[in-house]
Amino acid sequence: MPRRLLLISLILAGFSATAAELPQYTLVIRNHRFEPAELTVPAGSKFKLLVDNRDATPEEFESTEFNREKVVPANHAITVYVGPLPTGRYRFFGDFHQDTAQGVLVVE
Ligand SMILES: [Cu+2]
Repeated sequence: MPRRLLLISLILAGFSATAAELPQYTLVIRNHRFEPAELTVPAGSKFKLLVDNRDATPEEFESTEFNREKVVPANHAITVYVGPLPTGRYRFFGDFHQDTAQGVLVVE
């Protein structure tokens, strides 16, 4: 491979590695509650939220404060891309079990 092409493919490989390696945080849903109920994430950068539903019923992960809404089937996990967000506290909830499924993203 000519040197210039090699250089270009190394640069492209670098970019795709960066996209794949966004920091990931996990929220478990168990007994219609989020674990942890408060999750600390970094301000000003994009990250992945793995929402892992261990209940035998579907849930909908939702936040009006960071504007996401996605169904999580029973015994399945989904990925939600969030951010970058400014410092603050952002509530989220399980739309199907709002009486117990409440949580906060602490962005700092
Ligand atoms: Cu909803």
